[in-house]
Amino acid sequence: MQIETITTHPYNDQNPGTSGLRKKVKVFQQPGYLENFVQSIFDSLHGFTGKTLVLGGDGRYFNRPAIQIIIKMAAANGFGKLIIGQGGLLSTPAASHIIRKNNAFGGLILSASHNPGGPDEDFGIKYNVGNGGPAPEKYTNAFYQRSLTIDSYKTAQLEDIDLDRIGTQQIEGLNITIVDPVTDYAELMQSIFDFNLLKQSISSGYITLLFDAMHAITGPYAKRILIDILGAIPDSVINAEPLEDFGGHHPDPNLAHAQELAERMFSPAAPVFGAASDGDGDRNMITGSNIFVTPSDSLAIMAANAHLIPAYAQGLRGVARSMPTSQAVDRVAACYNIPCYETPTGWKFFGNLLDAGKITLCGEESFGTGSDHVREKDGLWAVLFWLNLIARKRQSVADIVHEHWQKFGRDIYCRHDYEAVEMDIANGIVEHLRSQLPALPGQTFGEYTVKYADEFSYEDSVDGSVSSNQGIRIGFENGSRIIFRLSGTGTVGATLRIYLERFEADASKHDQDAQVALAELIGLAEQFCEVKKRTGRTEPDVVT
Ligand code: G16
Repeated sequence: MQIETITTHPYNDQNPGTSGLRKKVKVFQQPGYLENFVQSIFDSLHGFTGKTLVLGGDGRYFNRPAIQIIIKMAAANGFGKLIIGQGGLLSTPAASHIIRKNNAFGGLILSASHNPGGPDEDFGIKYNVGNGGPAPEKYTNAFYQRSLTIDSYKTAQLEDIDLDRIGTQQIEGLNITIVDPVTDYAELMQSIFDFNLLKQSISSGYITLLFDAMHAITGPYAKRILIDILGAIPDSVINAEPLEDFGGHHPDPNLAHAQELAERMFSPAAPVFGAASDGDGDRNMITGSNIFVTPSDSLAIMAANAHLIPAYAQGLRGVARSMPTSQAVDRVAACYNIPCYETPTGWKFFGNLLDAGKITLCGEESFGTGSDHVREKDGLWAVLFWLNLIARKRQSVADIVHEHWQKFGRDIYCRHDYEAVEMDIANGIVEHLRSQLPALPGQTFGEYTVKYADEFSYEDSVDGSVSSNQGIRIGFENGSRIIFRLSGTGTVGATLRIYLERFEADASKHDQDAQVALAELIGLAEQFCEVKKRTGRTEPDVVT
């Protein structure tokens, strides 16, 4: 194999965020930009010669050319085998499963998740380690450091690979296997859930469903699993064809972006169950007829009912949530007497807990839930989990949610996002918040007395690593919280996220609208951070 060493110059902005490197496509198309980052990853890893790398992406614009570039670089750097999803497609959870199933050295996943796609939109790349999960911070820090000094990258002189032909090709000592992206994942799902019960519930008409694939990666997965295997009618999956630009929409599963789904779920003719997933298939939004389930509640409800799912019938070892996720799952863990861990935002922080067998389920407010079956959050897994629950409990989504609140109380929750805020203003907001922290404890604002005010720092209980500055928390005596964080996944300016949470034990007040119930906290958040005052905006861009 003829290998070329190409001279390059470093870029100074290749610091991975919450989930890999995400930039505008045009940034990735700069000479050597993608190559530099991939070579920085390979230069930071050790011992992969002759080993297997899994490769696939969410099919967004630039996916195919990027895969061809990476194939040649992986070959030149000494990988022995590449497993690639047909057409260059793999959902993030399917990639995680394929890494694990094949004992691969690692994988490269090309996605900018829920961010829009197209020539003027976003692209992304992240490295997953051998457990199938996102590379922990010690890796991503090393990639960044290497990218600052890199001066060359290696590539092999190979013809482009036919990504559409399933099968194995041997090219100058390199084994390239193109796999169907869905088969292994569908088998995994059948080993977790009660597919016979699901088939019966769907064929008898007890469960009617609507899944919005948002023209992203889950289309083929949902069609195979929900329609071909479980027998749902073809119209049950909408926007099923993956498109490079997601049809011009944000493939972001929330009520604002999954508009068609939202309209139908909040109509008199709504099906029993509705859900959506994102660009790369790891997020989920759960709805029922005329009800939206917050991701925090969904995690808590899953934890409380996991014993009804075949794979979790023995109970859960423990649960985990990201810090800004509501404390609903903590109440379930306390009731079942199992550990509950609080981690920083980012799925990578769950990896060690899952590997060590300390937790079985985990989730985040950002529409992510998952379990120890892979090392990524998993959108369709969450959908099947809920379908299995509905079939077992013979209850509607609304009844399941209300019964849960009745038993555990309701953690009324919402998140306000201010997007594309100028960096200087965003940093000013964070500094302003920081400066108030020492004086806040003990102060009373209306019915809220501050119990603690700090910046979240996390010590991994498995490897002892410490991650600091993971969000500003203001906690109140009554258990309510306001949390402020700058997102690590945006590509334009800064996104300020404000997370608001209040516990309500009284069942007669459980049906309140969250914005109304949280109005006083929303006012306090503005008093503390001054985002409206400093940006001149009157409301958040997104409320979830
Ligand atoms: C990623 C991470 C998640 C995180 C989310 C939001 O999700 O994998 O762990 O919660 O971003 O992060 P931030 O608040 O920093 O924007 P995804 O689906 O975008 O890969």
